[in-house]
Amino acid sequence: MGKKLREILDNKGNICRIGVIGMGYVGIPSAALFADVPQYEKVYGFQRDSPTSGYKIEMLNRGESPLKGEEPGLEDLLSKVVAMDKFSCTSDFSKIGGLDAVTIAIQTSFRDPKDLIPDFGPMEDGLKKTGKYMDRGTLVVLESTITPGTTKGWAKDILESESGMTAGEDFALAHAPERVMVGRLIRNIREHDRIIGGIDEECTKRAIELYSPILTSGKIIPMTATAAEVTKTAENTFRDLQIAAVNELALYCEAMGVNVYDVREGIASLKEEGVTRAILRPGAGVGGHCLTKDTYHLERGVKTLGGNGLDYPEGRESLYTLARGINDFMPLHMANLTRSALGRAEKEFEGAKLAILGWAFLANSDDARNTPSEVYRDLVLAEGAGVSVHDPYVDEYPGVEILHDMDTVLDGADAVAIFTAHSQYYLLNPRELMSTVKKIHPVIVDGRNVVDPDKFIAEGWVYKGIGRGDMNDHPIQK
Ligand code: SAJ
Repeated sequence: MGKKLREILDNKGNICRIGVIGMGYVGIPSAALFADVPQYEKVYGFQRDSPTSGYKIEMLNRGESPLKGEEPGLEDLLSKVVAMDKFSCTSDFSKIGGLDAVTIAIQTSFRDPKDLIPDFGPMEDGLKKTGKYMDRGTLVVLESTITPGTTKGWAKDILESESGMTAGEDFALAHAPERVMVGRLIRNIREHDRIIGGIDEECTKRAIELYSPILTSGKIIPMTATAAEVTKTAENTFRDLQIAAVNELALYCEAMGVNVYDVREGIASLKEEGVTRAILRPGAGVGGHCLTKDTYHLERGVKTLGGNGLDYPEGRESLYTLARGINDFMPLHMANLTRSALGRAEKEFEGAKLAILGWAFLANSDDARNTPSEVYRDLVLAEGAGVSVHDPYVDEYPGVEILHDMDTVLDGADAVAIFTAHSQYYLLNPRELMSTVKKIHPVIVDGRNVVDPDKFIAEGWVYKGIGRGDMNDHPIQK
């Protein structure tokens, strides 16, 4: 494998015309960075002219970013490469013809979070269009997070059937998973090490040629395409596992009357050469687009690729899906804490008014994808409570009224549940809040350790905090 492709690539020469399919959080910054490389002559950003996303084409061709939130360096870079005519956005996928490399950065979100199966439809569509128009010798790179086995599996099959060519002989194929985080897209692409996995060595080499010029401090880590798929899904699986470990510890500490943050500090103090404990932070749940799905990509991969070859403790659930279950339990635990605290104030969910502080899944962000707050809201609504939601960053969310005015949300609240560690929530004043809620012994449930329990309890609040086994049965004051 590879000799024929090597000859084709030698005849083709260096990469200089590039296509990026999927103008989202991943595709836009990488297209702009490729376009800024002197030896790259032209970069096309491919975007379907769909009712929901077609607007991006016009914006990008004006050098404006359609991405929400601050992305340092992105707008300047976009306007620069558009002005130099090195980047343009188009819905004409036939322009893939004549390109030396095409990267595919199309989201694979859940069809329905309940069935945990990603919707590969948009990705399939992008692959079909690439196969249809690409030339002999084109490099195709999948950047989206995908189930291990995809690159050498159905993605290769689609490209081959649409093009009539053979991967690894007539065109190059690789996986280079994105590792960007909202708010630091440009920096992450330049500075994070880049995992690059071709379906064979020649393909890996060609993909390394494509990405090397846009890396500054990041280095290339070459491996096979499948290893690259496992790396990406496992790096998020491991983060989810770490969070689950500290969430479980928080639940144990509550049951044993211990402050999990004392324990966390104690554990983290064990530091010496080669001895570390990456203990993360317990919280009201795990949201977002990465950690909520990548474990299931990894699990699907080992089932489809591993077949019967997996040797694992008989009848035991995967540690990783168990971790998912613990993290998904945390919003339910918040509801249990709320119910228990309302009971201490001789109230129940039925007829109570609850205020949720924080809808975004991340602090000081407007990103609300797969937010744990929604799980909690559904639960308490089903138990007959009324709910109002505050978030200073999130403007709207399907089916949920999100308010920016704290007083309106808190007015008359029997219970306040903090789900997101937005900076302004650290400033909540128990006495001022008491005058806003106008209740005797209102409840506060702190899901992100942002308030001082003593201050709230001293003002007559009924306090519950995740992991605060030392405070959760405090004497009610005033
Ligand atoms: N969370 C906790 N406790 C923690 C850390 C996070 O409960 O100690 C919760 C957060 O509240 C949030 C969820 O987990 O609801 C996810 O938080 P995150 O910090 O992992 O943010 P993500 O989902 O944006 O993860 C991304 C991932 N980056 C990529 O996939 C390229 C992840 O690999 C990064 O480690 C993470 O950003 C990061 O470190 O910022």
